[in-house]
Parts: sequence; C-alpha cells; structure tokens
Amino acid sequence: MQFILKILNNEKKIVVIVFLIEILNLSSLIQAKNLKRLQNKIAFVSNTSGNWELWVMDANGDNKRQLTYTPIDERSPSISTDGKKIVYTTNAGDIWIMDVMTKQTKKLNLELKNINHCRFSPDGKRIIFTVFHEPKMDDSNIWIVDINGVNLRKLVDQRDIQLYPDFHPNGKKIIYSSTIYAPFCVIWHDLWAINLDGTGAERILCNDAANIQAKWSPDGKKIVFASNKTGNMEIWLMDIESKKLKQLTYNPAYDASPCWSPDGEYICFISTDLPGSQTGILLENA
Ligand SMILES: [Ca+2]
Ligand SMILES: [Ca+2]
Repeated sequence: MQFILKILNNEKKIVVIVFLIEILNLSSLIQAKNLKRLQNKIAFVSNTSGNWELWVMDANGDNKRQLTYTPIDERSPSISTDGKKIVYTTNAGDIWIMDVMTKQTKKLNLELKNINHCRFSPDGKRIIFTVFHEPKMDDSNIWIVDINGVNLRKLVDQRDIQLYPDFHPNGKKIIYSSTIYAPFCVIWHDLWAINLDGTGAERILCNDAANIQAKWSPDGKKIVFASNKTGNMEIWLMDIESKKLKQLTYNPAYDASPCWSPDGEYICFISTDLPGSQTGILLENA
C-alpha cells in the first residue's frame, strides 16, 4: 500500500492523509481475520475491488480491511460506540448490521423501501435513517428503529426532503438536513434539530446553501457539516451556542461526509482533491 502524506497548512495544523483507492491490495484482507472490535477505526465504502464494499482502516490510514464481498452496493457505514457493530445501507434500500468479530451480517426486515443514511444511537440500541418515498422520490423523512427491528416509527415528517440524520451525543435529539421545494427556487438544505419524542423541531442553520451531513461533536458543542456556501462543497464547523461558522477546507474539490474522531480532536472527511480526482479520506485537526 502506498500513501501520500502532506502538510497543507502548518499554521492551521492541517494534516492531510490521502490514499489512492486503486492501490489497496489483498494484504489488508489477511489482517481482517483477527478483527474483533473497531476502536479508533474509520469505516468507509470503496469500489476498489470492482463493487462498492464496506471497508475499515486505522485512523492513520493503515490496515485497510475489506469487510463485505457482495454483488450489491454497500453505503453509509456507521460504527457503534462500543466498536462491535457496523450498520450500513445498500443500493437495494435495506439496512444491514454486521457483527465485527464474527463478520456475520443481518438484514433488518422493515416494511420500508428506499432506506439510506443510517446512523447508530450513542448507546447502540437504535438506528436513525432516511426513507425516500415512491413513486417520485421527491419526498423523504427520518425514521427510527431499535436494532432488533422493533419500535419502528417516523421521527421527522416534514414536507419534501429530509435526510442525513445524526444523533446528539446525549442520544436525546437528532440533527438533519431539510429542504422545502418551491417553484423556480434554488434548492437548499437547511440544518434542523428535533427531540427524539418529536418535540422541539428547530431550524439551526439557514444560509442559502446546501448544508448536509451534519455531525455533532462528542461534547455536543459544535457541529461539522458539508456546505456549498462558497460555491464549492467544503467542510464547515458551527458553534451551537454562538452560531458562529468556521470554514475548515479551501479545496478546489468536492469535500464532504465529515465525521468526528471519538476524542473530538480530528475530523475525517472524503475529498476529491487528489491526483486524478479520485475520492480519498482526509483527516483534519478540529
Ligand atoms: Ca458489494
Ligand atoms: Ca418529507
């Protein structure tokens, strides 16, 4: 395996670890046998083996391991807080849960189609996800279910598109993106939060931009998200109390899908800012 390590900006202590997807090789598969629990690991999907599959690697990019070998596409992996499970969706619109130690996978048999963007609750007992509604798929809502498939309910029921839900670290509310369509209007995504009991829906960011994939920091004081506010999708931070925004990336590329390290020190996100514009994963000091 080959890595490119470069310091983009010493002042901001931005360390970029870039890997080229096509040079992942089979040696990483051998190490997967001893994997029992994921701690300080990054879960991601890659089509390096010819099909979108679930992979994990160390936070520094070492020890890449392919976890699935299926003809369907795996998407949106989320690791449980205890590191023992990964929940993910597929292009068939289903939710699957993998036991990290045994590699056994189990599909949740829900009476729903077109599921995407799943995330574990902090206690690992529940899953939130997006459901797109047929036939037009121009309406979606946020649903929640226990990991054994019971207590399924719609948590967010707003008109038009709601997507990319994520739990607050206290497990009592979620954040998500929401769009209301209007004729002849540019489509933006605002950030909203709502309590798990369905009360307290609040729009927390509206800035004439597509603000997506928001994740609460482990201390609950900030959110990181992707936004095209500058005309290009970049990674941004928002302080919840002051609402102050901070742009973290200035790449002439597509930067998105941010997530926090468990200690809140680093943000991992995907970026196409690579030779040949392949998608990679970068780490940035928060
Ligand atoms: Ca697959
Ligand atoms: Ca909706």
